[in-house]
Amino acid sequence: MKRLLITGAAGGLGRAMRPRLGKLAEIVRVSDIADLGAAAAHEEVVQCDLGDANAVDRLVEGCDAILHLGGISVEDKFSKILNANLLGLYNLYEAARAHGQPRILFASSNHTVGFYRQDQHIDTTAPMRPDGLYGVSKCFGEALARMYFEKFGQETALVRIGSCMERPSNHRMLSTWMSYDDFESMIDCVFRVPMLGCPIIWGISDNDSRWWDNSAAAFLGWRPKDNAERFRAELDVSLGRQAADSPLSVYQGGMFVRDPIFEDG
Ligand code: NAI
Ligand code: 15L
Repeated sequence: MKRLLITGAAGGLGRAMRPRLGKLAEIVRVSDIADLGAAAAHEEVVQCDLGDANAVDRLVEGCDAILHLGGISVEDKFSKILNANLLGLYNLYEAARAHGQPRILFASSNHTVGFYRQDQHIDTTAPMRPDGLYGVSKCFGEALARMYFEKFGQETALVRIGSCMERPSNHRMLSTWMSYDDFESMIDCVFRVPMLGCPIIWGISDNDSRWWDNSAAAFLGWRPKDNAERFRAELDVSLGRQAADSPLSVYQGGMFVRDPIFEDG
């Protein structure tokens, strides 16, 4: 493709994916509200607030695909979630509608279903059970994307990412972890598959102790290669046994189920 946009490029996942995207597109437009550093030879750097409709319209113009990682990524005050994750997503989809409907990979989250217990194994048809306002904002994002698909044919991969980081940092993440390599190969499949539609995809590696059934996404041809199990022994040593009644042991969303509603002001 000619031009791929990545939002949230200054964040944890954005920094991990940015150097891996050059092979997907001639030009990678990297964006964030935060500082992005210097542009590489194949990059365009655009600093922009997702809550600013005009700026987002200019950001999306000329792009053939969008890796949407930008936004508030944990529980926070509603005003911040509202701007980045609700208004920001609406701005992104309206800009996409105005500029040829580039395919979108939306970084949704396991916190759309965080109140399921870990002994419940679910697929993508399970009703949402968000564990906070952040999770609710991802439910909104999935619903918004679905509406733009039904009404206008806008294609989006709704990727419910588990825990995408260098390595799992607790025993819960032995189930939720996705390696950077597996995310990179998923991005590749999402932007190459001839017909995408608007599927929900669980963003996890091939973990032995997974709770989520990804069979509905088999058509993508994505085959995650990593398995968090290889970290179990060192987590046992570094953290000891995880208390059986901790939210980390009970709920799919882990500690997020305990977050309060953070007050504005
Ligand atoms: P992060 O918080 O490190 O990065 C998010 C980026 O979005 C930041 O660089 C931030 O400056 C930017 N941002 C925030 N508000 C903005 C605004 N109004 N306008 C423009 N940019 C704004 O989060 P991370 O870990 O990199 O996650 C990326 C995406 O993946 C997020 O949408 C997150 O919800 C989602 N996700 C990540 C998971 C993970 O394990 N890393 C798990 C599940 C979902
Ligand atoms: C998320 O949605 C967060 O963005 C990330 O920071 C992790 O905490 C992850 O979920 C998780 O559940 O481990």
